[in-house]
Amino acid sequence: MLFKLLTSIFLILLTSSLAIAESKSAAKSTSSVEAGSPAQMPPVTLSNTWVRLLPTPTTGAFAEFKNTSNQPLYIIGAQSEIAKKVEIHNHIHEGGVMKMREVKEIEIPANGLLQMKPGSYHIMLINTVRQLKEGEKVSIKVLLKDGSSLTSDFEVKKQ
Ligand SMILES: [Cu+2]
Repeated sequence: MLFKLLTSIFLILLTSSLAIAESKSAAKSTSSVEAGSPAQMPPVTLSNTWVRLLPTPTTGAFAEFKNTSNQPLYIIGAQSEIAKKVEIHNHIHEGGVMKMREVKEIEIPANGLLQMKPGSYHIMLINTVRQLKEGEKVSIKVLLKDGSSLTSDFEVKKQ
């Protein structure tokens, strides 16, 4: 009888501690997916962010990405409210002609630099929702393969 009582107390204690452990891990996983928390910031610094001022509704955005980690990182896309469609592109030589191509991903080498610039990798802003003005800042979110992202202001310039 006593043994049975002790066993049931033990089982109650065991199940309640399991329940606590479960609720703790649930709380932890909720906070880790919280957008914009410092833990989710990729080890990348962004600089020279700019958008080319063009008379056309489609233009390019450029930036320098410095990877401060020992692992390569991959840009898989970008988003912005300024354009109806945003893609990541590269320029390639084909039959003596420079052409733009959408790419699936762009590597930022481990401890290295990726330079997006005219004639090379760029973020394509397709069909901007209005004419851009020189000097204004456009917010662009860059998406990385590991699920993290970087949001920055890109200045509209003539060059
Ligand atoms: Cu392009």
